[in-house]
Amino acid sequence: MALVEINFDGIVGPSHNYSGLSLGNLAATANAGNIAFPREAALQGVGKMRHNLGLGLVQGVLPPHRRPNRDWLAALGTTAEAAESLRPAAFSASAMWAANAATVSPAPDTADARCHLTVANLRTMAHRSHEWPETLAQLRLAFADEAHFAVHEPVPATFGDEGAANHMRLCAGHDAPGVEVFVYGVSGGPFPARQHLEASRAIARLNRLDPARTLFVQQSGEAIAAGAFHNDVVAVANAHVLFTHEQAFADKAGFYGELKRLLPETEIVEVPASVVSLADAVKSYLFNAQLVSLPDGGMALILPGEAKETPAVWSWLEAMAAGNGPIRRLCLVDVRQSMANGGGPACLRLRVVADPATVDPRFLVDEEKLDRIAAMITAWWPERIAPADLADPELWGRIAAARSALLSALDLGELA
Ligand code: SUG
Repeated sequence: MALVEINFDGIVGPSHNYSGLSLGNLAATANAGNIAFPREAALQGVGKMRHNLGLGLVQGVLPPHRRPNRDWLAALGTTAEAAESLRPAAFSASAMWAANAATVSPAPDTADARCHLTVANLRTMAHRSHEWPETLAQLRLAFADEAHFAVHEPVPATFGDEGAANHMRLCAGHDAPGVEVFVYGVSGGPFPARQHLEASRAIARLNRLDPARTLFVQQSGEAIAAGAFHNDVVAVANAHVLFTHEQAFADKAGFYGELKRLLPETEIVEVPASVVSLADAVKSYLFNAQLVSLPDGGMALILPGEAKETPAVWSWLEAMAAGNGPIRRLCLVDVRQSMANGGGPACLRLRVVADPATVDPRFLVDEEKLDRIAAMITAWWPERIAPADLADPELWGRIAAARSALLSALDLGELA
């Protein structure tokens, strides 16, 4: 089979809560302390996957991680019982945002013609810095076929790396060599820059990319200051199309010029700041859409419902889809529980371009498997969690039992 895009969505874990752990993520900070609804959150995620299957796209899943992460707490010399201040970080369900799991370089771009995945160290945020060992274990299982995949450990935590959220690939077609774009931040503004240039350079080497077709582009300081803590909050690419806010990059003219030189068929769909401010882009998560090629041709944007609620955004999108550009279809999905923590449709998925037959089938889903996952969520996931509830050992038992039930249903007990 030809190479296709497979979206692996993080299943929202049973410990989903709003503890306000991500400085610079405006939604997460604004919702700190609110009551979260893990069951509803996970079912919204399943709803998005069903929607995308319905479009004819190939869909995969990455299961939730073990919470609390007792190994991490033990390495810090403490326990879930004793570690009051570290407890929220140990319970975070942030692994749901699979766009931060790894940076993926498909086979046509790499020197050994294998698809390379480098797991992200996520070192900037304490609650995300302990995701990588389990992410590595899952990806090593899902992509165990070494004739087709290479899965690398994270780069040393000396340099921060946030995975595919700061990486874009443009290409004439999935089978053709692409141009890989790494977007890094420079610290100095009010919020941390999570993606470091040296980490991006290391990943390009580990993933065995051709330096002549690899670009390192600086994210604009204004975007980070406006709450775009990852590039995928202000830009997204698919095939030969870059959909971006005018103020996403520090030197857009230089970047656009290089891109067009390397891939002359590039089409840039730019949203002007005079029509949609950075603030509205961050609030609506317009760019955290999944930009996908539909099997019968054309491209669709899979947007969060919030995009329709921001008038400037919605009227711009409708005019764009009615025009002559490459993006003709707008689809809305409800991922409100994730959005309230700063994670839109694109954050919830890791894109891998590969032949589905080379992936461990336990990580791929169809309608029937989604029914099974939804049944487990309905039966086991807590209905609501307030941050204070994380001190309750009864809830801990429930969270552990929920994850075990799901792993057994997926025949992935070895990850327990
Ligand atoms: O890292 N939110 C995540 C959201 C990640 C979104 N991913 C992409 N843009 N690709 C983050 O800031 C919420 C923090 C909390 O639970 O308190 C959080 O981690």
